[in-house]
Amino acid sequence: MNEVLDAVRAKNPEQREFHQAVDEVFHSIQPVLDRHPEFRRAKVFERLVEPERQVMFRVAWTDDRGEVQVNRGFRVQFSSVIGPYKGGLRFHPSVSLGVVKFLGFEQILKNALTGLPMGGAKGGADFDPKGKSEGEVMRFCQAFATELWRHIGADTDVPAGDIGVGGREVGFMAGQYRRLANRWDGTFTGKGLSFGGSLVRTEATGYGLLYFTEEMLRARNESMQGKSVVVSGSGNVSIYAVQKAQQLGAKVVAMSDSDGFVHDPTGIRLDTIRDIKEVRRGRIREYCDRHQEAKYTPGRGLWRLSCDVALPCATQNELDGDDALALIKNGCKVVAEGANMPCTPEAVHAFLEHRLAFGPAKAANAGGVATSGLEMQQNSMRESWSFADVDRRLMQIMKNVHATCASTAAQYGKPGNLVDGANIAGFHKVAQAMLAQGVM
Ligand code: NDP
Ligand code: 2IT
Repeated sequence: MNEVLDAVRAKNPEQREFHQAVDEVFHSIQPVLDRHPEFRRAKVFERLVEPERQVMFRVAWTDDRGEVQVNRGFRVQFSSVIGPYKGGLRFHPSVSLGVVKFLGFEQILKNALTGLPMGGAKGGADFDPKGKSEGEVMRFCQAFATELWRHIGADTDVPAGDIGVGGREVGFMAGQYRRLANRWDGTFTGKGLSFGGSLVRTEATGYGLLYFTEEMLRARNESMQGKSVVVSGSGNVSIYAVQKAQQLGAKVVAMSDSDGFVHDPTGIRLDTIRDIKEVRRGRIREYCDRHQEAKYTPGRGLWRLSCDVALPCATQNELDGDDALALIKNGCKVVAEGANMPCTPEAVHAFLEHRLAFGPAKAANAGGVATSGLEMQQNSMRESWSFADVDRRLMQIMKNVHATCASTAAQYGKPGNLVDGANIAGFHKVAQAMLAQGVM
């Protein structure tokens, strides 16, 4: 069956992140293929690694100096076998087809785990929002949506945010979609609260990550209370992961951005981080101007700090094998992925071998897309649910995702291995749907 992986590499050269995501899933699901020869006969995995549709397009726009800029846009519609395509958009200079495909592939299984009817997709552009004016961001988003709109729709494909795409960008794109489609139908999630957005969607990925982490700890008769925590990143996922960790009685001692990290042994003051990042869109080093007890260190090195719980919430492959060994040596017992694929295969291997509680992204960060699913439900029903109601549903979904992963892992003779549990449970559901719907 390694021929399958060879074929993926040969057909998709240089898509390193995509190969990495496919390899991991492929290795996890071998026992499923052994138990279900019908999946093998129907070439379910071979079909799943080939996106149903991929769109690449020019995004031309004019900057504040009147100069024309050209970016490349992507939407990879990977699988709609269990529901409309669903997944975020990422604006970052590192965005390439391989990155979008890794994210889209992961999204298929993640969305299956939520229990809601959503297929998998991802998109974005190699646009760098850093240092751009509000007007430039708006013109870029409108130009991007001017091509994207014809490929999406409430029952076709519902995009959302990811790195570099938050409420502001979703607002601009949803507005342009509405203008071009001449239709308000709830396409896009993560919308503003005044035009169909759901309460808790902003907080959902970070909160969901902590609800999942609490479940991992509960399985070990422990809780977040009193734990010391290191969180990478200082964006949407990180900020609300820190907020919930603090609400659960943990002490967060460090956060980062792509320049470096701050270590505050007295506990990170989240209001300062939010002011720097959400309000002024500044750099995390500014934290130390306001808190003398904190120390800023440029570059990597965050994972060399000691902590009980590590939450990588920035980007892919940000935590490597050496970082993992340093965390383990310093007493870390729990790692849960808020970002998509933040831990390298070597790091994941080290965590599992040393029997840490390890929560893989497609399960641990599923709360974001799950709450997007709840936003879609509210839009369809023309309803707005309360914060408490959405939060309760999110918590229940995260508990279910954890229970599904844990019980699937045990059923396949890998107790405690949530990586295999998540991959197998997600794949099994999608594979069954593919089998039922015939060859396509
Ligand atoms: P944001 O853009 O809000 O924040 C991203 C954070 O990660 C920033 O602190 C950023 O630093 C840092 N970062 C980004 N790229 C790099 C890089 N190449 N190296 C180092 N640091 C980097 O994004 P989100 O918080 O929304 O997303 C973070 C992660 O969570 C991503 O992996 C995303 O796919 C995943 N995710 C997001 C969900 C959501 O609902 N938003 C849902 C599920 C997963 P800087 O400001 O310096 O660029
Ligand atoms: O990676 C992810 O799950 C997201 N960026 C959220 C996708 C969504 O559709 O809410």
